Amino acid sequence: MLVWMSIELPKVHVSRIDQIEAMLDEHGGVIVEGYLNSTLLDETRKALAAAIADLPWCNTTNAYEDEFFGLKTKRLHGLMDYGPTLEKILNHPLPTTLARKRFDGDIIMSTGELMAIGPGESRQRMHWDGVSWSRSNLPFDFLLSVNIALTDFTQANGATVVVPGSHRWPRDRKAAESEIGYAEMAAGSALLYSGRILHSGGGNRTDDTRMGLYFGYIPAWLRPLENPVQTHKAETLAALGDDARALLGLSEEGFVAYL
Ligand SMILES: O=C(O)CCC(=O)C(=O)O
Repeated sequence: MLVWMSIELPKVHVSRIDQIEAMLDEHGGVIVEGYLNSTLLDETRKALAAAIADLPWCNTTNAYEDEFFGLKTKRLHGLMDYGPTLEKILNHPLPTTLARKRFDGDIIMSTGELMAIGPGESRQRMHWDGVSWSRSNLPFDFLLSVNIALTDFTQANGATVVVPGSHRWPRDRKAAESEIGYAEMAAGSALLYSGRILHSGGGNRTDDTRMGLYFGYIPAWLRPLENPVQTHKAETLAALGDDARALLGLSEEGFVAYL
């Protein structure tokens, strides 16, 4: 049995779904090693390379929050437009199985986002992702997030900053520097985390870009952050398999079930 320092997140191999769930409950986040095999990792990088290169830094149109979304960060949505590899990753059995179990029913994607943190970016403001729905006052965790490392994540290049255990904290508690850890992991691993854990993008003091591929999963009855019909090409959506269509909220099942 490994012994982890309190500010470190546990690391578990992707095959240990039981352990992953237990770690997620205990720490609010867990690093899953082997989340993408090397073929899938290579294909994903290739599929996204041109789109990332073409984007300007700070491309988020949400101008009032440039600082939060990152002055030296690139963000890309509409991920299914970049080919079948992305569809495979959306359908990854680990988070979809876990999310269905945790939310006790059907799930959808809240948003899929490539987050490329460039040289000179500073550490993002600490937050919890469930805050997007905080006015609904839901009494339980309703978001399961995955940030997949497409490059190695290190403390120096912008590894996600996390506060293990903070998913149980009162929402107004601030983290002391000594309570903060870093999701350092090799490319192909992923950080799985609760919608209630305090975290942020890390500052990048290197000359390289840190690339994370984010997918958030929520109960199917909750409104997603991304509207896939707006972010994707119509022909991409038409070509998706049933599983991905359902995860993007495009399944017509709701209607036929009641006819
Ligand atoms: O890129 C990361 O590591 C996390 C970024 C993040 O939490 C966000 O932009 O909401």
